[in-house]
Amino acid sequence: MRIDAEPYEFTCDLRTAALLIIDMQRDFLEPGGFGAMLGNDVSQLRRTIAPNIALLSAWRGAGGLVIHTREGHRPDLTDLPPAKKIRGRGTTSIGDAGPMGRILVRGEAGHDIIPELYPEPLEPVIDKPGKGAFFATDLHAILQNRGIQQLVVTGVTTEVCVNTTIREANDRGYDCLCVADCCGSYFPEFHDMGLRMIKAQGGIFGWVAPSEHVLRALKEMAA
Ligand code: C5J
Repeated sequence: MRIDAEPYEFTCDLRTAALLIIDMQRDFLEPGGFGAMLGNDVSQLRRTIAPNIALLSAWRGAGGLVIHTREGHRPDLTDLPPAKKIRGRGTTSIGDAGPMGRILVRGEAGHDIIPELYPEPLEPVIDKPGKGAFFATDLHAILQNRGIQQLVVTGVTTEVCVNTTIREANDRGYDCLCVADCCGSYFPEFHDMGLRMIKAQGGIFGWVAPSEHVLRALKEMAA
């Protein structure tokens, strides 16, 4: 499958590629969540829901592997570094009671994936304690066991968990395509720069394309 992308065409084989959807969690995206409680404009993230639904549906329809991630911690917080707990000096932090249960704690409503993009039973869900999806998880083992070499990456936020994961993946030898309109940030300028950093210098971390181009390639492949 050939996808029109920047800085140049991205080639991937559906048998060796996975769609990796990063942290589309209720606490980050929903108006009643933790992100909104901190004063963030969740509409900047919510605009990614519709294109992600379309891409997820097409990718599933083509029989491609889908992997979801969620940022969060064990209920006893033993995997939460003290530095992450106190960073920001906020009055409410990870593990405290939030609008949708304890903030970024596994099993809480706000930690779960939004219903619009809910994983199907056989789709792996990676619970990650860090920003990158490879840190302290079995993602690399799962990808290796499935013979995956290319990742089509979407989710939130562009400059934090999406960028960190793409950089980690790049260092582990994966080719990554970041789907621009399927990623979002509370800060539009960080989103733009986050995408530019990936594709700069001949694709130093990977490729960038709009979902329309991925959908077109999937359709051409099926024809
Ligand atoms: C993610 C964050 N998912 N911004 N987390 O990007 O803290």
